[in-house]
Amino acid sequence: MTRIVLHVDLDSFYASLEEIRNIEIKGKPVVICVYSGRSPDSGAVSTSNYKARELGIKAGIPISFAKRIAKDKEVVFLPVDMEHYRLASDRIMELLEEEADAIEQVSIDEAYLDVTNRPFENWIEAQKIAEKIKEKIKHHEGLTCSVGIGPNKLVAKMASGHKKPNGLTVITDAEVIGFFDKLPVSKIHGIGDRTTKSLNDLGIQTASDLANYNIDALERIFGKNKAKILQEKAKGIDESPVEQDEIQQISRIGTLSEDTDNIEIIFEKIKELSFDIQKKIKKKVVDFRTISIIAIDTELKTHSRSETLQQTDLIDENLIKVRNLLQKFFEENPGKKLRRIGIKVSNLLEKKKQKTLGDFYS
Ligand code: DGT
Ligand code: CA
Ligand code: CA
Repeated sequence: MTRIVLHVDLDSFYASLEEIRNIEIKGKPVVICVYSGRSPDSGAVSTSNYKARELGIKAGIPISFAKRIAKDKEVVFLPVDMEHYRLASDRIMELLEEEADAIEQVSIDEAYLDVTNRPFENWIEAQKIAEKIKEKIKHHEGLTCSVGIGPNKLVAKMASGHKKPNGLTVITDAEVIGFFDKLPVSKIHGIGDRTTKSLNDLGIQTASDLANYNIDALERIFGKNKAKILQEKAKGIDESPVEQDEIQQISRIGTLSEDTDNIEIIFEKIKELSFDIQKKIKKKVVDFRTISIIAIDTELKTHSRSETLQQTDLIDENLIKVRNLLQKFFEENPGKKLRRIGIKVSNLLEKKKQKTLGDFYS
């Protein structure tokens, strides 16, 4: 049976998140940096938005080089804020989860979704799911993403990379060969620089060169396993399943009605958020062992504090501990006000669903 797999990848993920939380930088070239700390500008660019990429500022280049390019231009340089990006990533993965039979997250900003068994299993329907996903991510997070649809993970991944940003590309099983045919081998997902060089040395330039190359000759150079994998890749064949992720944590964040350090007000918000988390805990049939607060201050810095608990599935009974975490946070940060507050349960343990009396009678 033909599978239908989606690959979703957020566009310039860290940079877009920074643009959303700071309206003043929206539309400017934005560069996200990992500073190594050795000197003020040592380190590398983690990512940049598309405006900055047009200037030649791309992931991986030294920050000092990026700053030279940016000289006399209005380019925004920001340090990475992993906590912030991870929270957004978690929320997005939860949105995706609702749309798929199975979801496998492969990095902070991308996931494979198997939608084969969704209603009307066909390509048009899959495209509708992709459109819905794009709308949801835009609506909830303000972000765009690029989606690829194909009969397997490899093709879906290649499809999502085909048109970026904000793309949607469908490659049906009938279209796979046509899509791969003239593609340079370096563009095939999973074929790196070294392999590309070895292939080029053999006179192999395109996917179809590779697909039609004598297998014995390939095996002599790459070994039996890799030769087979290379030729499968060149034909867009990939049998690997979308492997359902175990959930790691459940979190909710909300914006306070005003910037505040009033514990009562903040705690009210926490109670409200915890209601939602409790529902999700029940739905997922899990216990948790860690509870955390996520505090976002008026400078939009994220702070978290955690507490380890006895295994439980009840939030209410642990809210006092959450309150203590909050209290401790303000003792350590006197005068600091919060803009947003979140609560998270993690260290999740799968739990066997117990039958309640109600289940026996229903
Ligand atoms: P895209 O997908 O081309 O629109 O742009 P990004 O920024 O989403 O790039 P992607 O999907 O390759 O990576 C997702 C995030 O991972 C990205 O926003 C920042 C981080 N990242 C990517 N490449 C690097 C890197 O070379 N170093 C570090 N530290 N982080 C990276
Ligand atoms: Ca991305
Ligand atoms: Ca990615």
